[in-house]
Amino acid sequence: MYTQALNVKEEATAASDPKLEARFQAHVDAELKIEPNDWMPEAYRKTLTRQISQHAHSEIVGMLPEGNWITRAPTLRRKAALLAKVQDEGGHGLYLYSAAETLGTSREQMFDQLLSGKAKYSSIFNYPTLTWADIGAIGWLVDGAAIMNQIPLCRCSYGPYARAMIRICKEESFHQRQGYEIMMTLARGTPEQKAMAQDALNRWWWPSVMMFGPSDKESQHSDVTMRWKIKRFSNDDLRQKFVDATVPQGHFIGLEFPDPDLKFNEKTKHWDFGAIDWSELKRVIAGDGPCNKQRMKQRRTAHDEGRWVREAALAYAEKRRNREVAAKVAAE
Ligand code: FAQ
Repeated sequence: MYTQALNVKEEATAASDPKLEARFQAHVDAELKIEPNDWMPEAYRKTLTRQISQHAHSEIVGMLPEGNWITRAPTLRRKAALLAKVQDEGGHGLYLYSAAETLGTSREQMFDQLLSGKAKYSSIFNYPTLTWADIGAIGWLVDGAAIMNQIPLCRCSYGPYARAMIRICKEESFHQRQGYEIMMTLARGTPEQKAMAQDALNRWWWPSVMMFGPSDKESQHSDVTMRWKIKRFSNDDLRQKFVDATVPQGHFIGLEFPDPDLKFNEKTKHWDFGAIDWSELKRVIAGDGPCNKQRMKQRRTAHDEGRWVREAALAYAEKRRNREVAAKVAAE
């Protein structure tokens, strides 16, 4: 959708220029959008490409844990909703790859980075989906965390990313509700169903809290990306917003959070929560989570098995182009 803008302007590759940088920052400060052919600092292009491509990879890898349950959804209605959700995630990945391509990196390069293990994707998708309740927990917690992080991205300074996020957030909001509704149904069901919902919350809570990234003290990119209005809130601020919004929802359906230190603070009007095990986040990001190897193996297989589709699409496009050229020549 943005391919017309793939022609990277020459000035964009020029060495840093204080005047251009000042003009760029003034543009950003005035809440105006940066578009693909506008001048931008190389570091802005680089960090955006990094963030948008990681985001795209997260959507595509994020299809796997849920895709695993499409054939096992308990009713036709649940199956149809889950199928639509997983398809939406594929769509989100495609908008995001398109947005990242406008910064001058091709989709093939981004795929190579993912499949070679160089590019990151969200830590959350390296956890297993053991029961049907996990599908509810992913919708409620993972999509809930994703929306909290992504609503501010609709106001991101880079036009193509901000516009892609508007549509994505609308769909994520449906995803969050379908997940919460699954959890509500289970929590109000038989004791076994309620136990299943509680077990899913126990396993998904901390990984969801970690999705927001390292603490503000440890975050490497936040300072600069907030100055450039890519990020609007810090990792810790978004994490707190997520906890504040989610805890009452869990209590409403009678579930308990796996955190003995979770307590409403009357003074701050926020939920205080216990210490995060940052060593777990680091381990999962470094490739040593419960499912990292399985996820990457599945992605590589899907890429290999899809090769004939890509080749057929290219061959068809070339055939059409040749026909058009031949028709033009014949008409002259
Ligand atoms: N997992 O300096 P910061 C979804 C990395 S989409 C893995 O704080 P930044 C939809 C970070 O990349 C979920 N790596 O970084 C869905 C950096 O490494 P680098 C994805 C992580 O960029 C739902 C390093 O640590 N959402 O869920 C994680 O300022 C259900 C230092 O961190 C997005 O991508 C992590 N959790 O802040 C799909 C949203 N956290 O690049 C299917 C856009 C940090 O230097 C089912 N992204 N790292 O090698 C963002 O908002 C930001 O990139 C953050 C990280 C907040 C993720």
